[in-house]
Amino acid sequence: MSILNPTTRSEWRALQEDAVAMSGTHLRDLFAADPERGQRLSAEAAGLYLDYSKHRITATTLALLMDLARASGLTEQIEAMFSGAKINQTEGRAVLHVALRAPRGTLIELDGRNLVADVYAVLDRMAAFSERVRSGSWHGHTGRPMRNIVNIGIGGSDLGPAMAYEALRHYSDRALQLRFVSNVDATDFAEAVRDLDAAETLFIVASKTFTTQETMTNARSARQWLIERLGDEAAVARHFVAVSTNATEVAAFGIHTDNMFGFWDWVGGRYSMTSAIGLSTMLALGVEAYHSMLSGFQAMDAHFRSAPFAVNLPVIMGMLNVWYTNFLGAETVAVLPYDHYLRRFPAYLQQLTMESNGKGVRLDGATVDYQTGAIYWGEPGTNGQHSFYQLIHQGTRLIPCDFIGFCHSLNPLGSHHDMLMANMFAQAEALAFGKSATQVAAEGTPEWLVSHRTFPGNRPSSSILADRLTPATLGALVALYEHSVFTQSVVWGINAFDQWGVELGKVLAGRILPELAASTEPELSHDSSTNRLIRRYRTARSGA
Ligand code: G6Q
Repeated sequence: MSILNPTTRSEWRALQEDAVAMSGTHLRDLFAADPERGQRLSAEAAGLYLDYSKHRITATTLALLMDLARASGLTEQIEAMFSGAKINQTEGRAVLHVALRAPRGTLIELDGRNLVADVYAVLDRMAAFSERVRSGSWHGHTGRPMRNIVNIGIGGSDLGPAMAYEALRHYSDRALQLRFVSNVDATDFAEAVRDLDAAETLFIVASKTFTTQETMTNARSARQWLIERLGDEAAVARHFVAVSTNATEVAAFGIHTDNMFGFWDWVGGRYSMTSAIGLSTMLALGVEAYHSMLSGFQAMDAHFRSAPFAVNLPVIMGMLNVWYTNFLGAETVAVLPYDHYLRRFPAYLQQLTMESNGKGVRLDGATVDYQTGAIYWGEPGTNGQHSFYQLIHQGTRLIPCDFIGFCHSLNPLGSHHDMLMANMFAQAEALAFGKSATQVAAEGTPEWLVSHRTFPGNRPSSSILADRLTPATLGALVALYEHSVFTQSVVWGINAFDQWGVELGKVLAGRILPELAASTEPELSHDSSTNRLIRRYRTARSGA
């Protein structure tokens, strides 16, 4: 199989020429030339309004970007994903996270099996279990109801649920405390459980493979913690449930498979927050709100599959990112949610975007000679304004920004929300239009200070605005980014669904661990730097 190098496409070359032709054009010029620009360059779907007018694009750029998407086979690839083709070729797997939120009764078949029926069988078991825990009828070993839920998982088995819990905390049952333990650093576990009563604590061990070193280490520590406090190994049955694809390992750990919620190899870790990995989310929110979240995902899935590219939000966002990455030399995207509940959203997106598109070879194994996945980062507004926005406004780098905000606050209080949103709108405006030296001088600024106080502008951003942060809005927002990531991967000809790059470090850690633990001085055969670090650590540890 050979995949065409996208840089050899005529659409790619046309975009290169467009970038040169546009290089002297400022966003101020684009807005001045078209009074309707703010309206024209906007689109709406699944409750999300996307304003992409503050981007360095013309109608020609947009048309060329959509041509590139089409020429790259995006239409066919979307269909391939939705219909269960094994598009994750390096792992020989279908990519069907969209089946996890398909409406009940839909038919999505893989190898002759109706996946949606399987999905709802698990969702219904999760619902029954969640209802028991939330109503207090699930009793712990000593007969007490559960008040604390600790999700133990890492990567895709942590970031989605942790983000969703923070994002939707407003809707959560405040009688239940949720905690998330991911890091193998014992501090994470110790701090998560230090004030918990074991008799009221339920652990969810969330691991697709059930072999992940960090998660299994934390799970074993949790089991020991529980048994020490409740004084009986039998307590594990009432205080541990598992979310996994690996029933054998779950049983070997001592969790009865009745208390296991399954999913499937066609769900990638970072695409799994709507699988049983969402059990903690369902426990926090309740069944109805959880299904409402799924409906938001589903609305964006349906939009992505059927809307023409020109009004297709994930396609527009994905192709804009291709534009900045490959034609304007941007290296990062700042994600700036103006909603404190979304404070974990940038961290979640880092995995989704960077583990998916951080690839240097195409699907056919050829090394790319163009840039792929951008670096995603961010913090909630307005906090970021008082720290790193300086660089975005006046620094030397081009950083496209995604502003995310809501028309209604979930915690209305005086004029807080208007202030918050005034800041979001103002930042996007300031970045785009800046402040010229003439304006600064006209304010009476001393000449020597004028350049310091000038804002060059022409700094692009998208604004995503929704009515309010609801479970459905969050679902639509996550699906928007999922499909935008996929769009980019198709243009680049890379596999957004594998993650071989995480393997080497794991293998080397497995080699170093016994060297750190050895009672006699081990023979080290690493490089001189690694050898020395290991010796220094061992010396300090032994107190010598
Ligand atoms: C995600 C990755 C990775 C994975 C974790 C946890 O796409 O595959 O982040 O989710 O390594 O894996 P387990 O769920 O198997 O423990």
